[in-house]
Amino acid sequence: MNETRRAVLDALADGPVAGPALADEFGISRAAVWKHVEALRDAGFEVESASDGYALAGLPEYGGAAVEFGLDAPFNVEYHDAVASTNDRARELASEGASDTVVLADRQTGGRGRRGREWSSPSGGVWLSLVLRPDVPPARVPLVTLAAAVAVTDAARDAGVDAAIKWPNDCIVPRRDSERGGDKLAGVLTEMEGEASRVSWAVVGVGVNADVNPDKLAGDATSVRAEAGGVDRRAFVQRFLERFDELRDDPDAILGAWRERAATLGQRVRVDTADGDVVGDAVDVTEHGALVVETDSGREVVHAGDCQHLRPVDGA
Ligand code: BT5
Repeated sequence: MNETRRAVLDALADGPVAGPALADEFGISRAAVWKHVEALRDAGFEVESASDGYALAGLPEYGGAAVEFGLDAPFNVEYHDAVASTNDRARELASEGASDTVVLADRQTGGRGRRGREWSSPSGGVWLSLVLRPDVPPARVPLVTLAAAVAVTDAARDAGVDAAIKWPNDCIVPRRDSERGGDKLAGVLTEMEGEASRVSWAVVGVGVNADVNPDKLAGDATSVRAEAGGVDRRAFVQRFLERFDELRDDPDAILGAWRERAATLGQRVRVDTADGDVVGDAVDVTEHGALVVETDSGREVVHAGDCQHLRPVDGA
């Protein structure tokens, strides 16, 4: 949303305010005020006009303007009812120079997981990608991904879900009887471009099964709706973005926050890597996002792979 429209919206929220007063305040014509009000109505804002002026009477349930309104983090949000993949659109925006932009969709028709896998993205989920320009070398980007996993876990917990992180960056609801450690609520897919010394851009894609039926999803999936009843997606996305913004401003706190929320640490795990399986006790995560596994033949640091939780280390 452009700055004037956003300012008009804020004024309406504090309204009633008369059209001519708005025109004076923002140095625009009355016709321009009217255009902003109509555009806000088109975006789903309920704007009442009475004899004492315009006032905001209701918010759209979801969408870019809805998420931006009242958001305490510096992101612009581009919303789509449907898009192939928010990561693809975010990459396009990144190559055009965008920064701190969020691509948000109600539905994806070609959602992507890691290693070329498919990501089911029916209507009702939270499918979003952040376009970021972190001023760091590529080796520091995993920290951004860890921050996204922490932020999504916190947003899920606030929504009433007993969520935890599963390495590398899944958000799960832990279940004792599950081979994969639990049912998957959300996943993160980070992509970037840059040189050895500096990242040009990073796109952090986050998919959350929010207001969807898990039967419609691939794999052992769950959703916020299935775990906690309904979900306010606008509040969920705002909470996620605000928490993510807090963490990126305080990078030293990210690793500790990740460890605190990790279901994987303290588990016996099997990690399927490009060089074969690594089996052992998961003891830590590094700032590069690697999992430290204590195996029978010593400590291994695993950078990428799929992780299965076998059982807690203490056998409990
Ligand atoms: C991930 O991959 O967990 C990363 C998912 C990232 C999705 C977001 S949505 C917004 C943005 N735009 C995109 O196109 N992608 C990102 P991975 O760890 O590879 O998990 C994929 C596997 O999870 C699949 O092979 C299925 O088994 C399972 N799966 C697919 N869809 C799922 C869903 N909605 N919920 C839970 N599990 C799912």
